[in-house]
Amino acid sequence: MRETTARRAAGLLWRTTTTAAWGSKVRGGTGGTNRSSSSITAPSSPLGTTSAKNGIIFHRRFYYNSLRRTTTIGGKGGLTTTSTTRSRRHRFLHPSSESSFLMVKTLTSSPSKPTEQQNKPTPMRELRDEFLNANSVAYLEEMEKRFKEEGGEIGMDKSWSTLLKSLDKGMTGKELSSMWEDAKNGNAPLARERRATPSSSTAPSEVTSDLIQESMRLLLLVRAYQSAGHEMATLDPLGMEKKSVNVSLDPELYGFTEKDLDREFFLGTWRMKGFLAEDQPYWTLRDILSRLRETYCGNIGYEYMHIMDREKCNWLREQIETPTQKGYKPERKKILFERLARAELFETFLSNKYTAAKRFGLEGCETLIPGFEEAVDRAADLGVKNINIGMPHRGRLNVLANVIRKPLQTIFNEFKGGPKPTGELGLSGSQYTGSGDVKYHLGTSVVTRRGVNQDKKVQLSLLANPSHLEAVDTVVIGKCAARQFYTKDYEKETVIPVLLHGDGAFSGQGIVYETLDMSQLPEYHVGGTLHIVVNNQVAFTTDPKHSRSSMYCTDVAKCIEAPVFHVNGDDVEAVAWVMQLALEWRQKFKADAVVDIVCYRKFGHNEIDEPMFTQPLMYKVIKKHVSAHQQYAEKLIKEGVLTADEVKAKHAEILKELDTEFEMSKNYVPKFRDWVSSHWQGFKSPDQFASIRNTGVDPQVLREVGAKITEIPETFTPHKTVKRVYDARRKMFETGENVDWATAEMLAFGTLLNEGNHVRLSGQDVERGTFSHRHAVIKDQSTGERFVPLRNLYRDKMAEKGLKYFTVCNSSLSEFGVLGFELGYSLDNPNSLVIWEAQFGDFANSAQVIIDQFISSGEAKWLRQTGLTLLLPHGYDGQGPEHSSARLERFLQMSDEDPRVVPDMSQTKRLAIQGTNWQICNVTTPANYFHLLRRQIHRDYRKPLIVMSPKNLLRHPKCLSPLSEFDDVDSLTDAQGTRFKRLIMDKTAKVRGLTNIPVEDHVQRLVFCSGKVYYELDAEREALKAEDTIKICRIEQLAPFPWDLVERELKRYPNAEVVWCQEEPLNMGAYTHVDQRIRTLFKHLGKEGELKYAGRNQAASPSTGYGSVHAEEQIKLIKDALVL
Ligand SMILES: Cc1ncc(C[n+]2csc(CCOP(=O)(O)OP(=O)(O)O)c2C)c(N)n1
Ligand SMILES: [Mg+2]
Repeated sequence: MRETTARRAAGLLWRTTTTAAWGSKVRGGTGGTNRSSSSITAPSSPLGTTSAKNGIIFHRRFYYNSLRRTTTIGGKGGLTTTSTTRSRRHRFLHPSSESSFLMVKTLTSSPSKPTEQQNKPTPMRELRDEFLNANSVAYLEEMEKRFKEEGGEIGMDKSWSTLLKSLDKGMTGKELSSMWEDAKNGNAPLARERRATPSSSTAPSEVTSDLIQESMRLLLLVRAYQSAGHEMATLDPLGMEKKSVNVSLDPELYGFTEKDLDREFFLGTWRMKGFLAEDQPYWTLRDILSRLRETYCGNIGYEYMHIMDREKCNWLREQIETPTQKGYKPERKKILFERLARAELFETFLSNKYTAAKRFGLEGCETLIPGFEEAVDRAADLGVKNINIGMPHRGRLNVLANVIRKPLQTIFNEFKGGPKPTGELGLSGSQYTGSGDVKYHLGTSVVTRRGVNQDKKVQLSLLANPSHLEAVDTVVIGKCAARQFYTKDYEKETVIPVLLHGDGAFSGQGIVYETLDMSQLPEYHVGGTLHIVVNNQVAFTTDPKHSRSSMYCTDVAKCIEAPVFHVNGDDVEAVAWVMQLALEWRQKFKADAVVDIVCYRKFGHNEIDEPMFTQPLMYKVIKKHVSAHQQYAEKLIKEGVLTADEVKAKHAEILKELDTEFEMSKNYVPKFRDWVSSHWQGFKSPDQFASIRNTGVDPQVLREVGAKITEIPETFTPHKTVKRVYDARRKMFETGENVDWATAEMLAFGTLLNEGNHVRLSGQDVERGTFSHRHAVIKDQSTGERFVPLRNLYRDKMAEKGLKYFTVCNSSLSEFGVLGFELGYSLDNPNSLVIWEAQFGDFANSAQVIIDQFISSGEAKWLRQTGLTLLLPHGYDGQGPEHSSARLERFLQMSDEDPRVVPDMSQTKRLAIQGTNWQICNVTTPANYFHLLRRQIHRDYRKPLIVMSPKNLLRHPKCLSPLSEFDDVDSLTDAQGTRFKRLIMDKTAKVRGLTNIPVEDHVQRLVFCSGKVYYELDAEREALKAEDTIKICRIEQLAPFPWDLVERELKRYPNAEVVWCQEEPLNMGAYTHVDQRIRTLFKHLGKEGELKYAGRNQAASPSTGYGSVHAEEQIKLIKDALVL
């Protein structure tokens, strides 16, 4: 790097001043990092050898340190320093670097006690800026720039130009040292120049250390407002907030008194943004204070100083420290007014029509509507085409009506809560209506024209959600991510998420943090979310002081450096302004932003609740409070924007519209067409018969795909074990034998990708696989580079940035958040196989809300299908209570299949699978796993799939399948491939037809089981040489129950005692589920007896923590199952 003159001067000066101030006291190690200490101990080392960036950082820090040393040694400075502050400054140059490096040399007096003389007004313009006072490399560089760019001496103290000219001519360090000493002692050349050529016509005052300190203190005051001004902002519309004055905002803290108000101070213009960048280096204290208060302590409280990025802070300062931008033109004000009026009148209309109904009204925060609309308009103007919204109960109907613009007659119709809809529903005339949900949980999707000129098409979708606050957050984000993928919005510009929150929920629910935490992760990043908090300062009956420990309900968002804009909910223009600002932030930085609308709740938690029981004082104030709409009407009338008659006319127009829609709603017949987007056209409802398709793949294609996905470039150096794994996989495809679990999974993914589908696998450590079996991503051992062999299938197309047909990604350590995300992802487009894998199965219970409220019941409540697949490692290996069970019983219990009736399973009537809420499987062969995964895509409906996935079967010598079981070559035996087997017959059974079953009446025991216990049972039976008399059938799909196949096996072995064997305790596992159904089948077949149980005894904990006890229990249950 070429050394700049200034930097050279800095180095030279450093040596000079250090020697002068410290002499032999300069020691290594005081400068913080090694780099700086070595430079300090070797002052004669050549300058300019570090990189440009590091060089500047180093010099800046050095100057800062030398400044501090000087101060401390002088014994007069008010600043103290520690190595900690130095290293923090080094790490976070922003924001404090700005102020410190504007300073000039030698601090000598205490900032806290200004003297009489210091208060004497001295116009700053008359002060001199000369070389002797310089103490910052940045400043030196600035001077050098000016010297070069502006022709040298213009507006510059002569001492500077003399110095810079000399340096340009190659002045040595020694010469500079002596020049410095001379100048300090009042000798030539710099001091002489200075005496001879004053820079102003009047006799200049000296730049005294007091004046320097004043500038510095003033900058600290400015910083204090930027950091804490929001604490004094007028946010509470009720004016009840008791806040103490933040001392850092008190000018007295910085030594200023009222006498200083009209004095001018030098703030400079150096690399500052916002009002400090206005071309005005001199300010009176009064002007500064009024500008600071106006900007930071009005109806908006800006919190952004926790953001480390200087560019982002400066961008914000440019937006917010310029008050003129906030003004709305009369035409826009009229629009804001109309939107506000619509918000209020909608609620009053509903309350008049449905007096006793719960609607969780928005009253008290009606400005949300014009604010939200402003963000939507801005989004449309910035190119957004699709907005995905998640929100809680509060104001949901209002948002649906006035932001999303769902037809009012539909809303009114739903409000009636009338009979179940009839007529044309779903697609292809399906009558499926599900179980429904309350009106304030329903979602919708509407395309309308938006933008300031209402001329740009935007789709707004509100996701249906359960009552569980915030649970929908990552579902929205996931859906957005999928939409971005499918619309090729790789830059995340046109599809955006908006999440609304309540104050109590935002600070209280952990999922909020999980959502924020995912926001910048590579495969979960959607380019930022706009968060809007309806902060009515109460949660049900609970006051904020009992519901959070933080100052603001939004404080959690600071962990991802999101800016937070608190705004007084009564000021509609301020709300609209910050919403637009937040949206612009999101679009510019592709990061989250938060708007906290501080408002109130006009009624109780819902309209039937009495709020005076719990918040009597607040509600006394609320009762007298004039609504934001009324306030705004009065304001606009006063401003002359509207007349009183115009206001009345607008009200009448809105009410008429509401009335008309209300009348129309009486005859409205709901249609559910909008529950399926165009990608879902042709998919069947639960009551529409879908044919069964084969999932086997042409043998030639299998081999080709197999070869491709096991190819690793020669230039890539995998770990030797990984290489062995891939060599073994390649061999499996070559020989067609012994395909193991992980390879079967790869082949399922590979064949689906090959057919043009998208596969996404996410969860903790899924890339390698918790059990080190998958290796879907491999790392070069010398470069650390990633390689994803499955992408070999479309590597030629990967030039398209962001195109990932196959996504596999390690997730954050969150189950709730990540599972929600994947669910959302799966909702958007049916042609994705979306899989979430739990580290161990029981960790899924951290995501229970997603499982209970969305996956198991989502289709019934909201008519939304999903093919989301959950892999939950399950199985008793003696690893203790928490790593054995994925809590199979919970999933089975939530299956909505009727255990009391044998369903009609004939080919033309079999709706059993489509009719149930989900599928729960515990498969035992790699080939069956392959077909199970492929089946998720190869059918014309979607169902969630819960897989109890194996651990020890991943490497079990018997758990291997021949490639022939993956192919599409049919045969009459059960050994064929072609499709998923819901039940695997005993290994000796040959005939799989449901009629003409060959009866084996000599068989004495028929053991049904599921999962890996099969291999132990089989081994023990082999040891007993009892294959002829004991038969073992594996139920691979527990729900929906394979009624027809179990019936076939019962018929095949009519004299056998029937046993259910499981590893789980009696009160867990599949026992209850299977027992209920086998009883029904016994009754159906007129069979005597009952299902015997072989398994662990009932228990509180899923398993023992003692390995030896586990082994004993395991031996016993296997014996119980087999021994007669
Ligand atoms: C996870 C969850 N816990 C509890 C509830 C019950 N509940 C419904 S609304 C509410 C208060 C929410 O307060 P806040 O987030 O401030 O929203 P507001 O109702 O004030 O708009 C509670 C506790 C819920 N819906 N979800
Ligand atoms: Mg609240």
